Amino acid sequence: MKHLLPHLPYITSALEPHIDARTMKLHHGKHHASYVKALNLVMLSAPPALQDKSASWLLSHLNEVPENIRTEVRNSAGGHVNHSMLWKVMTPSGGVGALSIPLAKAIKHNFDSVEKFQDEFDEAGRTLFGNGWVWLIKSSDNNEKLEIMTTTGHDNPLSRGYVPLLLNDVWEHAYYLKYENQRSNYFRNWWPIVNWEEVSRRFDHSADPAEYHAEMIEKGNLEMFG
Ligand code: MN3
Repeated sequence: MKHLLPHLPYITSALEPHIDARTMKLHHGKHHASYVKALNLVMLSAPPALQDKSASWLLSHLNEVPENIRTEVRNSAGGHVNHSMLWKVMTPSGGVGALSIPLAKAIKHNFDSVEKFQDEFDEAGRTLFGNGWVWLIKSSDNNEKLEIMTTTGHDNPLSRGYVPLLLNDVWEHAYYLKYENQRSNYFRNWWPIVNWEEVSRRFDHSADPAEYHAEMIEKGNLEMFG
């Protein structure tokens, strides 16, 4: 199988009390695993030229995926790439102290302050109808422009030409066991475990996403960008 479920970079209880161990175990071991399985399955029907492509590449080039499998690839590759990125942008030792100076400046430039950015991000996620994701993205044609975006299902901003820097999961499976219907509490309690070092790293490398992506593929770190 080409697409593999990545190991969590911490144990399932590491993000307690912000995210409980049972949610992490199910989210990674059942939900994420099911998207990896579905992606491997649908790729059995893909043309040979697509067989060695990373899941991030597939999301960035959906128009090159045959129409009869495109929706399934979009959903399963999105589920795989989005969750792989989610595990990396969280850490037990999170906090804004790890925010790099260039990213802090860009956030201030676009949202006035880190606090206002967090409020806007929370609001966008809290009010998203149904299942989806909330993102901090960078426009690919303007280095200074940061935006908050929401997507439904497992759609990824890569498919629209944006560079994803931060994301949070707004599917109920991400929070319901602990927070039940209190989605706003889930968002508010999430910020202390955000891995700003990782988000800053993504921002630093986002000046030329095409070049960065090529470099990651060369290094065999196919999902690093996603
Ligand atoms: Mn999820």
